[in-house]
Amino acid sequence: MSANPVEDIKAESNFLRGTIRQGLADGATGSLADDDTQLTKFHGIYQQDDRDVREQRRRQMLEPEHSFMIRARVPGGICTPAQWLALDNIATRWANGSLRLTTRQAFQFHGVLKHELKDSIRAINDSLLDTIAACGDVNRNVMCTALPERSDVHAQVFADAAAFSDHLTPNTTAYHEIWLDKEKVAATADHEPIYGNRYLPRKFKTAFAVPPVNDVDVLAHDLGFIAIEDKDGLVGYTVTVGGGMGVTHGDPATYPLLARPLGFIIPDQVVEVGEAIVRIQRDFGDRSERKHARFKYTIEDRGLDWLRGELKQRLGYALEPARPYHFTSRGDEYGWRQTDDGNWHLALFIQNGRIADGPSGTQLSGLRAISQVHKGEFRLTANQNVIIAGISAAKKPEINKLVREHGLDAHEKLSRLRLHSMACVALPTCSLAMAEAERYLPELVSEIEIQTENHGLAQEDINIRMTGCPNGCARPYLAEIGLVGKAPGRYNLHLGAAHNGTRLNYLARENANSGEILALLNELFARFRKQRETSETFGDFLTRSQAEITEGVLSHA
Ligand code: SRM
Ligand code: SF4
Repeated sequence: MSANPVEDIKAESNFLRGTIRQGLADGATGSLADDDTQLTKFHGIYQQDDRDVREQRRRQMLEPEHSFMIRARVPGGICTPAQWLALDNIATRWANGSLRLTTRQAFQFHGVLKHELKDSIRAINDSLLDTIAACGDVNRNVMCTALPERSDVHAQVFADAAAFSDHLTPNTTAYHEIWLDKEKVAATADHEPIYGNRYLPRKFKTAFAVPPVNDVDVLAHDLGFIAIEDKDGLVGYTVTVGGGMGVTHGDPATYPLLARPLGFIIPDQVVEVGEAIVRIQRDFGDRSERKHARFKYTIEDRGLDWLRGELKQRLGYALEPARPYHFTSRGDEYGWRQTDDGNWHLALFIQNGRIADGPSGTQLSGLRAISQVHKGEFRLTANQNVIIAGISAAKKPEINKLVREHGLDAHEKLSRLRLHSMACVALPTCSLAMAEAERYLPELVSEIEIQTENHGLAQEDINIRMTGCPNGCARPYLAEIGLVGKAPGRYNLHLGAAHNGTRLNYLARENANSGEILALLNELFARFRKQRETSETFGDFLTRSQAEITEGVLSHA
């Protein structure tokens, strides 16, 4: 038995089968066997329970109220109206009536019961999307910039992202057997030429960015491809490695890191170089300690020069030196934009990615109605928003009418702060949450809005992100104001990341409650207003003031 039991579960699973099939057939419980819950992640499925009622059910001696989260993989975040309709149908029929857009351009469904898992997965598959490798120790949903206005470059970069995604998708036929009832072809053995039978030591994440916009937060990734252009278009990519957000409270051996440039490649090398990097992490990543198993730690332990050497040995050539790039922004540009081909694109703000019908609008019904008439595509953004892309001039009025009827025009009315806000799911479904995020950030933003308004900063682009624990699912360590859940109602306050995602923030206050957070922010807004340098962003100001903030010179220390 190895020090890390997940390694044994993977190795003994017969390429991700385990006893999932038997577990699905067991009607006596709403859950699956513990080992199988590790394996279902590779199939895009997480076992969860409703944490709002966990304690009450425990007192009643009932098993937790189990249900499942399903994550549908959408490489590059692009899907068709027909696919949107299929996913909407799953959300309303089997899940909790909402579609959740994630920080990695994917869809999540919450609240699916065990006996409805197969129908849901089959429906996703029928729509020509899938959930394979949406989670698990593999290369996850590959992100790609959602920018519509760079349609020429986007098409090429998206094609590279899609090719890399396909190439790294696991080969096992377990998914088809378990969820789609396909029979295994007799005498064929499963084989994972890239991953092997234990797959990677840990999750692995890849993103493609097109400067000057860093909408995918490329430097938060294990592997990044940053498009480099000359006057004739795309010439290649600067490859970046070793980014990651995950932290464990109180464990200094875990920390967020920004990716660093490794070298330059031409587009034809994306798959070859990317695969070699994944294989290096497969061979050298720490399989004994999952908290230390991400690629960022492999590189920290061994160095970037070691990685370059290892890569050269495997490829037979060295990478060219990395080429410079420059990012100016990260957020989505909301509203209508037209591209050179005459098409229109509409970027909509979806608060924390949750699409549902409720008091503030009928967004789920609205996007359903739009899918029924839209002929272009949908692009999910890495900021949990959606772009209705490729709308002809003739169709524009019809889409616009539906947008207004269903309250999807929030971007025209909301503050810049809210439009730049992002929260992870957290409670009640996430088993790792220590505090609220998605259900609380909107309320906190309302309170901060009063302050920014009072200080004349309402038009300021300030980026705020909240997570319910330090795992960093909304990339809070890259926010100008980052709130990381520590306990119910308590957050670590991180301040001062760069607005364009090229500098991490620092820990300013630990375990603060909302009163403490608001008092400090109020003072910082006042100082920012008075002391800011020309065109200084709030994040840059906070970093310039780091010593005063952390050493408690301010009255709200
Ligand atoms: Fe995440 C685990 C939700 C993006 C770092 N993440 C989880 C789980 C599955 C909890 C669990 O393991 O039981 C959460 C499910 C909550 C729920 O109820 O739905 C969860 N992560 C999410 C999503 C849905 C957040 C959101 O609100 O959008 C994002 C789904 C992305 C997707 O479509 O694939 C999501 N997670 C991220 C990101 C952001 C990114 O990748 O750009 C990160 C930080 C980047 C990184 O990986 O370094 C992230 N999630 C984690 C970690 C910490 C990993 C680490 O290195 O320590 C965990 C915990 C783990 O893996 O053990 C985690
Ligand atoms: Fe759950 Fe923590 Fe991720 Fe939020 S950051 S979704 S609480 S694992």
